[in-house]
Amino acid sequence: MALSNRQIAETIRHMGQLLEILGEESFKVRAYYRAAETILRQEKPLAEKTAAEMSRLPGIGKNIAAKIVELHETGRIREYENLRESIPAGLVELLELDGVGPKTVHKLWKKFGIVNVDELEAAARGHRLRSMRGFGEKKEAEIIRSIAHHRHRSGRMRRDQAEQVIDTVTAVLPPGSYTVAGSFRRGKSTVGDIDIVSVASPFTMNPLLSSVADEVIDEGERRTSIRVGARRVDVRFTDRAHFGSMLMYLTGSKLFNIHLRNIAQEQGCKLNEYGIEHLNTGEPFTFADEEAMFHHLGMDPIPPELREDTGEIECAQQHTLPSLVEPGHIRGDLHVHSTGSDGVLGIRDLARIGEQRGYEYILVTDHSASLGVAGGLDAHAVRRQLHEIEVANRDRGCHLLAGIEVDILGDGRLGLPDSVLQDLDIVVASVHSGLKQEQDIMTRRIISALHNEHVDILGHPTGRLLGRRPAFEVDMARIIEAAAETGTAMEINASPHRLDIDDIHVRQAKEHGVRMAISTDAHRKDDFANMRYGVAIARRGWCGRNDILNTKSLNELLEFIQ
Ligand code: DGT
Ligand code: CA
Ligand code: CA
Ligand code: ZN
Repeated sequence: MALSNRQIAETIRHMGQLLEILGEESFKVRAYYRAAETILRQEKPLAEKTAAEMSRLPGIGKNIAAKIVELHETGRIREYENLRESIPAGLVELLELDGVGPKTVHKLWKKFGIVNVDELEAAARGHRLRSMRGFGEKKEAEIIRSIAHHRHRSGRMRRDQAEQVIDTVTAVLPPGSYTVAGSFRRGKSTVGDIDIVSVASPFTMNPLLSSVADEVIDEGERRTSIRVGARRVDVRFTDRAHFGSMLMYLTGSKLFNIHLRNIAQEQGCKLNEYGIEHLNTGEPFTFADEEAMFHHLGMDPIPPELREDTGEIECAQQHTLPSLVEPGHIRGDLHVHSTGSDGVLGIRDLARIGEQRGYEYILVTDHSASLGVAGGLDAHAVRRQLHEIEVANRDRGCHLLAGIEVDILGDGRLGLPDSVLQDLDIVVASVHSGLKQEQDIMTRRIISALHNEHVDILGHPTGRLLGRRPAFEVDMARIIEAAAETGTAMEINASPHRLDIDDIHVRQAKEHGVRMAISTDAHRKDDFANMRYGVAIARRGWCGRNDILNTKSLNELLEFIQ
């Protein structure tokens, strides 16, 4: 069977890690990481491409293209197999420890024969590392701590969890003294650690930071790292004159930073978190804000959500950056539950909340009554709710649209008959059961639902629950094609537990002309505020206002649905 792009990307990425441990030069190692990123972003299976076609993709050179072809043709990459044979598997995990880079891993392995986290911990606790240069008492303690941290941390944070950590930390900081950077600022669906840029003095900030920390990992005048619960927070201090370059650096992404630095280099400049230095004149430039730095490089300012080095830098140079959708453009919510299924709000509550949020409309989408979902609506209950909505709409204010979140059953049929669906304003269809189906079956199942003329929006298309349940197996390229063909919108489910579909698929869908609905899937009042997470994902997927269904006015929306 042909390998999926994800499997290929994992192999290439793993190869990079092994080379890194071997002490290979960093530009070579990065080429593997970058290629892995590129592969993940391809819609079409790489198996259909020739080596020449592949090496035309940004980030895949001849060398790596040849390896991918080898993988397709022979089922293996000889060099990779050799690497795997010569490098113990446990070493890759050591790379994940804070404060342990590839050089250290290399030394630990060659000098002490340490090949996994357990052995490293035993060696550190037994003071057996001290004979190595740079491995004093302090480093030893740091390693023991980062191993404990590594074991404790349960992967990446959801955005709502990240916000809790940020709130805990910033509650004690003076207003205006900090800006959150890193992947959080880029709007990513999950966040590894929190990065903060501070313009206040470390002498003021450090005592405040340690007052909220469960542990001070490292404290200094340039940077301080703390642990809050199981989470790490990195703070960099800067004066206001250098704030722009520091914020840019710490916002990343890493690949974005590297590309920017290369561009500066081509212009004869050195670029880092302190600014840009013109090497021929020795003239240093500092930037108090990011805009000034972008302009110095001859670029339009790039929104943080786009900074992943996937074409945005070229657009900024050519002044062709897209204008992105904004929270203020959103005129309604298109996926909301009431007491009709598993929500806690009544129909009138929904209208009131919509009005408070300044929405023109809310689409009421309770579950259909079918196997697997408790308390859904059957045909009779749908009719009753329709009437209830009609009555509520007699009051002016936020207009309630009658909808449903109808189950896509195991065989692709829907949980309610067409005779019921045809009476509703807008129909969302979602998969809730049979999540373990084989990819081709699941894909055809969803596509057949998209071909139902009453289905307007595909709800949470991959079914993932962040940190709890992976996406089900589905060929998203085929789903996107079918959505484009049938004029069905795809949901960006804005719940921080889902964020489904995520940025990469959003961008692919957009490029095929598919509209997206950014919806909160609210079950209670607070959930409505999750809209902002979905907007960030839409922005990361390069969406403008027109790509999003719920930026339309009520009339435009209903017209579009017809
Ligand atoms: P995360 O925390 O895994 O969700 O992702 P980020 O993007 O927040 O990454 P993090 O916390 O490791 O680093 C924060 C920023 O610092 C990152 O976005 C870019 C910058 N940075 C980190 N490491 C490097 C590096 O090796 N080279 C360059 N140029 N920038 C880096
Ligand atoms: Ca981070
Ligand atoms: Ca960090
Ligand atoms: Zn659902």
